Amino acid sequence: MSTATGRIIKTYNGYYYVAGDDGQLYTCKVKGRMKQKRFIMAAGDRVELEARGTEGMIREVLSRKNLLQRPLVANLDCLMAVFACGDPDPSFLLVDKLLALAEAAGIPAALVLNKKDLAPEGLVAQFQSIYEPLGYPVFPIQAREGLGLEPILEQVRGNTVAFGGPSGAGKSTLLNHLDPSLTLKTGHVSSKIGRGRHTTRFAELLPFAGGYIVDTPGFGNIDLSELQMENAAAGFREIQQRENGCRFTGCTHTHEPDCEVKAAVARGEIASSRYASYCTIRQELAEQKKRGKKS
Ligand SMILES: Nc1nc2c(ncn2[C@@H]2O[C@H](COP(=O)(O)OP(=O)(O)OP(=O)(O)O)[C@@H](O)[C@H]2O)c(=O)[nH]1
Ligand SMILES: [Mg+2]
Ligand SMILES: [Zn+2]
Repeated sequence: MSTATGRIIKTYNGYYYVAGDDGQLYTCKVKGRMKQKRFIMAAGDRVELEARGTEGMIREVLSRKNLLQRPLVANLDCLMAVFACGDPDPSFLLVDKLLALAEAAGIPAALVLNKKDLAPEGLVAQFQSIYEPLGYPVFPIQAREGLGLEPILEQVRGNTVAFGGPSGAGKSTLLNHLDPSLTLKTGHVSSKIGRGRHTTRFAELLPFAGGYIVDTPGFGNIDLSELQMENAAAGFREIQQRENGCRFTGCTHTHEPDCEVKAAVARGEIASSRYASYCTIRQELAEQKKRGKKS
């Protein structure tokens, strides 16, 4: 028996697949003591294990620099939020929820707009005008044809980058084009198969260009009640930046007088779609807290 360290690249059926720093792939279980602690381990976590051949027992999760809740992945350098320009139509609220989760977790994010071929006139420009000034790069692409992928490739090199977004947005198609050796299953938007179109079932780290890319299962909506976010403002950098200008500390930026955030919305400095997302997320978090108190 020996000790090894490595990174969880996949969890499946109670097994953890660990890419050892020694180059060995270990199939691991978890020590009972760690189960009791109800430790959540995620793909991307660094762990210490006791190895016997290619089998291992994980005995420690090493400290993580960040954890994204949806998709559940640890130690990311960047989240690429992938949305389709059509089929399925993009939702500003869903984009903002995903960006907010990354922001609250301290993970840099970018927006990938796939299916450019299906984009209504002006859609890409609208996204660019809202998100680029905030520091979120916007990458319009056509994954199926492999168009527009170079800037994404540049961001991915040497890093661990997760691709998250709604089911059918084209995450797996994109990754297959970045690395043609990956043959990830892709789905068509079909209603025949009752199980829906979630083709990718589990988050998995795939070695790529000196780092990892992470394909993740798509989702329909993001239910914030499953997630940990203290307050909605933590997810919006343009709101955080202005909070000091509000008259009241603890201003919720909804009904208070002399609110710098609302003033910035009125002046057109904060996009109204972003402010609307903030209000919706705030409301959802408040309802979740109420429910939590009752039970
Ligand atoms: N029109 C168009 N369709 C595309 C494009 N890229 C991908 N698709 C199609 O979109 C569908 C869904 O693609 P996937 O890659 O499976 O989507 P996904 O995001 O991985 O979906 P989940 O695994 O369910 O989360 C497939 O039928 C693709 O062929 C594109 O650039 N244009
Ligand atoms: Mg997929
Ligand atoms: Zn305010």
